[in-house]
Amino acid sequence: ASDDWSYWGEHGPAHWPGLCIPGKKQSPINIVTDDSVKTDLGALKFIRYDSTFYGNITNNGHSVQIQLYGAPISLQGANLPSTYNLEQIHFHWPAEHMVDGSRDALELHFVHYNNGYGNITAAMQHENGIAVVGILFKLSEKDNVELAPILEATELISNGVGKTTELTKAKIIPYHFLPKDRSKYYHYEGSLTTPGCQESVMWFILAEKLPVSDKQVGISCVYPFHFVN
Ligand code: B30
Ligand code: ZN
Repeated sequence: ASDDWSYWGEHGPAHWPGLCIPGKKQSPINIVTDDSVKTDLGALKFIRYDSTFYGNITNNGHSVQIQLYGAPISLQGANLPSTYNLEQIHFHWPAEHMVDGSRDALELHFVHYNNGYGNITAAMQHENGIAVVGILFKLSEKDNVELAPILEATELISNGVGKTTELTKAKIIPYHFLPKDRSKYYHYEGSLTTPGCQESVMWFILAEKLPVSDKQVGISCVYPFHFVN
């Protein structure tokens, strides 16, 4: 729900301390690549990311979120203690994580919860409850064709919080939103980036970025500021 916080105005981030548990490992962060420690955690295993999904896309007032239904998709490997089921994907623009002080145009989050906790609400109360894979998009000349159907659907829901549309044309294949090289990623333990900001997230930010045109980001950029709270 978007009832008690937003990214701007009187409910903006300055007001979040009252909504977020004061913590020691809050996200997002600036990833300083020189300070990162090279570690072999093993590969991330993207299970059934190549299957086709249906889903609905919702304007929840602070993000564009796609709830997927269909075959179970999950994440394993990278020293994760369990299987993590994919719950939803959503976008932030501009990006939340920075790399060496610079911020990209768009960030995609694949949100998974620890299968052992049964559902995402229970999982976010635990330190190892959530695993988010983050993909950064850098500006390029060419459109990102994979994003086009999602942006089209986003137009349909841009004029009101709670609006939802089925992604009928755009069947989602999560694999299409992953860069070629998934072997290099930045890992740290942090939090959800929105209230209540629970410190339950194993973050995996892939090092390879995907392209997005400034036209595409320009279109999508307008939306959050049109959202009616
Ligand atoms: S993120 O990946 O750290 N940006 C949630 C999941 C992932 C992230 C942030 C938040 C989440 O599930 N939050 C609690 C549920 N939400 C509803 C929702 O799915 O989107 C409640 C809410 O905020 O009031 Cu928005
Ligand atoms: Zn997010």
